[in-house]
Amino acid sequence: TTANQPYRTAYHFQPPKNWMNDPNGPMIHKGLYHLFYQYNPYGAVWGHIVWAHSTSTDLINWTPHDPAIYPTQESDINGCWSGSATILPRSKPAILYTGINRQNQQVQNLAVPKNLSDPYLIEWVKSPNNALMAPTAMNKINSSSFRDPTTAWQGPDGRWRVIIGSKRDDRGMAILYRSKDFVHWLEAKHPLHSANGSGMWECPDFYPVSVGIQNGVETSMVGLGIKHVLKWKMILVGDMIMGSFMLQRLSLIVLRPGGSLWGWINESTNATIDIMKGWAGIQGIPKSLWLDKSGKQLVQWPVVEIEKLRVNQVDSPSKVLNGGSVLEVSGITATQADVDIAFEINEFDKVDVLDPSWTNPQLLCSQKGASVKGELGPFGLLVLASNGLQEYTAVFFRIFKGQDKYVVLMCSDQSRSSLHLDYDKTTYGAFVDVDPLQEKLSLRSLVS
Ligand code: DQQ
Repeated sequence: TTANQPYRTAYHFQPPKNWMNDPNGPMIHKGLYHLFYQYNPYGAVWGHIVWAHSTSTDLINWTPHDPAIYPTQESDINGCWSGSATILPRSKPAILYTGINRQNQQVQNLAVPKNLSDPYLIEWVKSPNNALMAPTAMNKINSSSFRDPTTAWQGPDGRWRVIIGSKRDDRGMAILYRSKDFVHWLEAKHPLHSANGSGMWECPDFYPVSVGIQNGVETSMVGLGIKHVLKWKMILVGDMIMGSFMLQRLSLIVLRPGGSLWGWINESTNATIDIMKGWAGIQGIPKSLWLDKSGKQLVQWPVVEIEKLRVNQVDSPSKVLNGGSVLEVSGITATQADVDIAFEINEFDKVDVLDPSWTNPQLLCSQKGASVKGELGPFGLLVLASNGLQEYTAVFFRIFKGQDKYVVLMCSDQSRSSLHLDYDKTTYGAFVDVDPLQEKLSLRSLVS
């Protein structure tokens, strides 16, 4: 049934049918990768949410299993929403997830594998103590904004900590809980972090990264050479000092909900079309994350495993790009490609000046889309381009002269991605912390 569906992707993770949203609880256990995800077993629109489950040995090829977590208890009878896995001592996985209880309140639940000797961890049992964290008359937690627990980490005092996304009025926040045994949790006096005007923090994430080294770090790691990343719609980089998160600076990458190692990509089509197709939602290729050597910019790159899928290599020799020129890369079809390209800028005579009020990269990308000519840019890729360039998706850079350095803007402009009028064509963008005087601007694009 999917053979004649040109928009099903080849690279990215997709269930055979139906609705998928957030990636949940990604983990590795006994050498096998597990991916869970928000899934509607009954159709191609959001609703009746369960945790579907797939496993893989290489992050590329996946084996589907039956849903792992689905409504069975008072504390999750109206849905099993997003959450995360934590590997407890002696390699025991545990999942904390948000349940929608009988009263339609958001509460946090625990599930553990039924049989640890089953390598696929097919069956999960829920704690009889659920819900473990809940809004009460005392704690002032907003019962419709209390969800998406992160992977827990252990402090130097041996206690577990976890954050839950929330908000109070319009102040988005990460509520912090602590526990000695992973079952009994106490709310900390103060949230780990909050930001006025940021609204509900869906799918927050909090994890250590090492500076300049691409290897992953154990989730409870603190100390020299380790910084912490707090992600909600923004990414903050900071230090853990005596158990508190001290903000270093606002990094400039903006992710969509659910995005860190994995990221949900939603459809641009509307529900009518999704129902016709029978499916909606993909997970982008998993990415490695690390902090660059400056310790300021979080870098993400598709996992190396994806490179094993490369066949039919096409090389394009270096070329000088003149203003207004479009070069076609021949030898490939537009339906699936792994593009790796680098731009070197060697003339900085004329550069547009960055107005100091242009602080929102997404807005700047929408206002200065791919068809707006500038001095240094736009330059980049036109992907999934139709004959005669009626439809294309532009991924491109623009360089501005800032106060004391060049500022690089990276945009994904979907305004011309489809001729259909009622599709979502939101443009995305970010400032990237690269010095174009010193380094080439590299761009990797997985077209599928
Ligand atoms: N999706 C889940 C929620 C989360 C939202 C429900 C983000 O837990 O906040 O499917 O996409």
